[in-house]
Amino acid sequence: MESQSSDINEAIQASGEATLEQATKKAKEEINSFFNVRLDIAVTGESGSGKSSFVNALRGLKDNDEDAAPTGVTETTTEPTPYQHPTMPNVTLWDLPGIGTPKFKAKTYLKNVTFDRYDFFLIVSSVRFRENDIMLAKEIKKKKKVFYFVRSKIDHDVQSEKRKGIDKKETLSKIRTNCEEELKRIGNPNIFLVSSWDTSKFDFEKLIGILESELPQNKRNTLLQFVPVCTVAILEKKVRMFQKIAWAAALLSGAVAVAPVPGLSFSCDMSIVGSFFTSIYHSFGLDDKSLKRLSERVNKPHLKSLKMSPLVEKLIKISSLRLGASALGEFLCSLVPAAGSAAAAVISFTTTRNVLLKGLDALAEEARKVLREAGLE
Ligand SMILES: Nc1nc2c(ncn2[C@@H]2O[C@H](COP(=O)(O)OP(=O)(O)O)[C@@H](O)[C@H]2O)c(=O)[nH]1
Ligand SMILES: [Mg+2]
Repeated sequence: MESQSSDINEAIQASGEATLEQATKKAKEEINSFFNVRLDIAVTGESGSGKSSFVNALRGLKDNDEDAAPTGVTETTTEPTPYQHPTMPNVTLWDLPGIGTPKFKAKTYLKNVTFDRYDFFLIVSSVRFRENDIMLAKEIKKKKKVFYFVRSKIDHDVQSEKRKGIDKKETLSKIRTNCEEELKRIGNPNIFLVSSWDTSKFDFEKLIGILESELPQNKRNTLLQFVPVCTVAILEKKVRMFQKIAWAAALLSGAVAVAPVPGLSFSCDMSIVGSFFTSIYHSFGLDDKSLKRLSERVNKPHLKSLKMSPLVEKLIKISSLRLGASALGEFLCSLVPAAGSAAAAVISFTTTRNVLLKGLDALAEEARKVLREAGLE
């Protein structure tokens, strides 16, 4: 009994709350928000500016993927097109109709696209920001919504300037100065230079950092969870995010929160442990589809069939198969030898959390290896 109460104390301490009841409440809220909070992102700009490609990039897709938003097509629709994230149904990227048509009016545009449903707007331009972009930004601001300027197709600019003997640094600096000049009427907005074809370069990582820091607290994890792993910094942010939430998953899946009954048989809730590992696995881009895309993008075929460590193979199995409690018990024991005897009775909060953190570590190590092999360090 004594060890059980120290386990409860451990759980309470991890939550930063005063009682088990409060800790459980907080864990429920955090897990619920972690898996379910909606994020709706509007991508807008002139026709041909690269909106659809950017929507694909944010979803971790290539333009020629089966579920990708069609690109290079003349827009005929006047309706926003929703694209759900492939593994996170609570995240939707909205491909908005192009602004800049003769009929465009900033006021009616926002109303027509149901501005209220978006968390923020990304205004994309591939050449220069024009009057329409500025008017739209002003209207968005009036409606108390947030916007960011994205200057797209930077890879193309860098390539064509290189042919004229201008180096990358100079090209980027020139584009930035031009954008600032074009947008100076609305103060000093952040401008992000990106390539949808290579999100590991230019300002993509910076954009994610700013979006994250400016989103309401409860949406930050959703953003970090879904963005593709394209740099080490993004991966490490994701690792820290999962580390921080592990206590809540452990508390909700363990015996402590559900029913602290002595002698209770194994009561670890598979769905939470499973969801935790499944989210990490997708969020780190370790699934077959993500690895295939990455291998094609960086032109390294061996990434597709990268050998995972035995532990990671197990974790993948855990998250893809819905294992029953006994198989899970076996699995937990194999991860943490000390869990062996405990598994027969009650899996403690501390053990479950250790298992989650250990599994997370293994998946993080695998994801670092993938980035290294891809040359994205
Ligand atoms: N080089 C390069 N081309 C791009 C990039 N993004 C889009 N494109 C191309 O620009 C064209 C228009 O892009 P699209 O996304 O369809 O623009 P939309 O009309 O704003 O949706 C397509 O041919 C894309 O392949 C990029 O980051 N780099
Ligand atoms: Mg389009």
